[in-house]
Amino acid sequence: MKNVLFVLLLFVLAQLALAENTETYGWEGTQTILGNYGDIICTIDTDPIHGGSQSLKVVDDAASGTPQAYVAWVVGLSDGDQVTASFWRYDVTPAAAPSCRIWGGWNDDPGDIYNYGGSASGQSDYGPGTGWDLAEYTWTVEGGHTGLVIQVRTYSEAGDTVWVDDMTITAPEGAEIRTPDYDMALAPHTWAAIKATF
Ligand SMILES: [Ca+2]
Repeated sequence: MKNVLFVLLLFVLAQLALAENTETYGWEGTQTILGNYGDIICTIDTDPIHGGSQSLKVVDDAASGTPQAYVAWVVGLSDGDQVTASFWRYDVTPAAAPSCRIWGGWNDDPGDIYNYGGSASGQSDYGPGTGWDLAEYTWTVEGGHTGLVIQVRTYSEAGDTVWVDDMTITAPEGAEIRTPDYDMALAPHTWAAIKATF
């Protein structure tokens, strides 16, 4: 009987250690992105779609650089935590722009998505450019960062367009995953402001 309890205890502990939080977003509503870097125009579109009846259309409106659409924001992280994100991307220009990659930026203020803590790097592969392709990356939190902004990073010239659909974000239990339907009014303004109230 003791052995059975021991095995059960190990099982429960293993489950706790593996506890994860997953959120998905398919752009089926009206919300597009949480923020952006550079000149980029994001709208809901109905063709092409990967799942459901809508996708996110991402149009580069910059003369140069790699504008980014912020499609998710994970807060409440600590060193060693792993975050995996994926979305389906669409372009039909093999080995040429437009392309996009899944990318990350560290963020250390759960009240301000524009608190930039440096690049968290991301996917190296631009995809085949033959239609829908799953873009995926796993980040391991380091350097004391507490948040990660997940981005569609575009490689193109003004007017170039890619589409994104069916995003999945997995983070440890206890971290908060914010997708484009997150109400920014719920985000505390700054940690300093929170601390000041105590
Ligand atoms: Ca969709």
